[in-house]
Amino acid sequence: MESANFPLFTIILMTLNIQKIRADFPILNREVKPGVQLVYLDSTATSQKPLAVIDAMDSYYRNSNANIHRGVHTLAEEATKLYEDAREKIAKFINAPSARQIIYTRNTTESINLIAYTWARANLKAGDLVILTEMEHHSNLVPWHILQAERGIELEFIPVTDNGLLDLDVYKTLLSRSPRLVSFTHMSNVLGTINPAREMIVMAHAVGAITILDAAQSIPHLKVDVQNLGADFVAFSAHKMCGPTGIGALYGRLELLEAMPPFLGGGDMIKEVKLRSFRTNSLPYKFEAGTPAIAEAIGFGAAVDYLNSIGMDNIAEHEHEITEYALERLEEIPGLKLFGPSADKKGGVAAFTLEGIHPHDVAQILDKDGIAVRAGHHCAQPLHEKFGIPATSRASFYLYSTKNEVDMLIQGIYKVKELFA
Ligand code: 7TS
Repeated sequence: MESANFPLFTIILMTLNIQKIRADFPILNREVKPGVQLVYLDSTATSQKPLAVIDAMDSYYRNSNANIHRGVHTLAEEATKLYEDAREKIAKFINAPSARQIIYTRNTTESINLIAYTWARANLKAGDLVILTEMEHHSNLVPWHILQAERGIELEFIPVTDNGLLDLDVYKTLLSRSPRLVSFTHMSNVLGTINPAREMIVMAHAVGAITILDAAQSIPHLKVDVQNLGADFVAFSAHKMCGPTGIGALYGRLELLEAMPPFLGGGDMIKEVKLRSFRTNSLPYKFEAGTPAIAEAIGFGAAVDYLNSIGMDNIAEHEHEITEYALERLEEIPGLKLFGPSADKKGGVAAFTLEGIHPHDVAQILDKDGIAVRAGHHCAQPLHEKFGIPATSRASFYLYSTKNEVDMLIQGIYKVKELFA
């Protein structure tokens, strides 16, 4: 048994020192009100930030603040280097062939809109089919609604089954209608479902469609390799992966990015401007008009360093353990209905309803004990409609979440039930 020692070695590697990790996140120590410790279970909305990220941004403003790409003075050179080094780190993190293929945007929403306003408007015409899914976040629905109204493109949706998976048989049928674009989420922000992205992309490419992967929820939690997945475009946000708000990224295949018209016009995205014309800059600057979010890009790079220092496999393993435990405990609660597949098919998200109690009331009462969960449609209104409910309460987990926090959630839910009994 040559591999007999391997599992033990792996287990040792995978056991995260959670208390050490928690100490990296100052906010986790805070009391939400006197004597009430924060239990943060809303990382799907935005993650908390480690000191390494806060310090990197603080240090930039204290020591190196200057505009980038424009000056030859020391600070401008320092700022430019920090900004571009972060891009390199992000490219490596998702195994992009080159940092030129990483476009800084404000967030996942802007990344998807960038494709809709450039590639899609240059390539799609009336009658062209775009395939989406019923589990999309509004940011991967509304840009296509807008284009449908403007261009008359057609939209079709891969249905979600009762147990929260995509119906791939219907996907196959839809592919037979020669779509131009397939755009879908890697991981649902409500059901937690991890979709078989590689398989779905291979299937789309077989009929000549371009693919967009909304990786807002996957890149923070799993090892994502854009070359292995084969996606044409991948969109994600820094703030969900320990980085700051106000910055995200779009990865694109080089030939596509080269051929696409620019997005916003202005400084930095040009090579040359005349009174009546301009020439676009090379990649990635062609898509980065104006002074960008410099401190945030540096913070994004520091977040990638931080995640690498913990290890994405370790993070995924820890979250899986917490999610499995949470689902098990939640299922025991009478009148609680969980949405989404079993723990082996999903990330760290548990969306639920409690019979006879509005999800907002659940969240509000939990907040009295410092437990932060989100309630509402989580920007996935059509998905909630599909399940015949207006809203869910949602607890979500990240590398700093503990079983003790899950226990507090369970206790809190029993309290809610008692109050409404
Ligand atoms: N796609 C998915 C799958 C998401 O979960 C989100 C944000 C977005 C796109 C948009 O990201 P943004 O950074 O551009 O806002 N999801 C959530 C959520 O579940 N609760 O708050 C934001």
